[in-house]
Amino acid sequence: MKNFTLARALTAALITLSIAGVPKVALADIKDYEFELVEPTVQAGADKIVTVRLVNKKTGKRVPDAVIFASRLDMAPEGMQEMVTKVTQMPETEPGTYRFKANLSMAGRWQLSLGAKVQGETGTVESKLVVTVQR
Ligand SMILES: [Cu+2]
Repeated sequence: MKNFTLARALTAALITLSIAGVPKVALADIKDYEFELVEPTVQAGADKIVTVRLVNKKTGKRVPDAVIFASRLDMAPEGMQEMVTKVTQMPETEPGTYRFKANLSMAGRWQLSLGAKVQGETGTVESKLVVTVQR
C-alpha cells in the first residue's frame, strides 16, 4: 500500500513535470507579416506598376509565394473612396516582391488594400498602403 502511494505520487510528479516542460514551439504569427511599398511614389498614367514586398517583420526576410486574393486601389486618402481603379497582379519575378498594374489617372494619394495568404500560415495578411501619384 505504501509503495502504491509512492508510485502514484511519482507518476503525478512526472506528469506535472512533463506538462511544465513542454517546449514552446516557435510558431510564426500571421501578424508578423506585412506588405510594404518598394517605391512610395509612382508617376501618373496608364499601365503603371506599383511594387510591394511582403516581409516577415521578425526575421526581416522577404516572403515569396503568397496568394493575394484581394486587392483594391482607390483614392480614399483624398476623400474619393468611390474613385477605384482596376488592379492586375503581375507575375512574381523577384521572390517576395509583388507587382500590380493599374491606371493611375489622377495625381494624389491612392490606397492599395491587399489581402493575402502566406504558405504554411493560418489567417490572412491585410495591409493598406498609401501610394503617392505624381504628374
Ligand atoms: Cu481622384
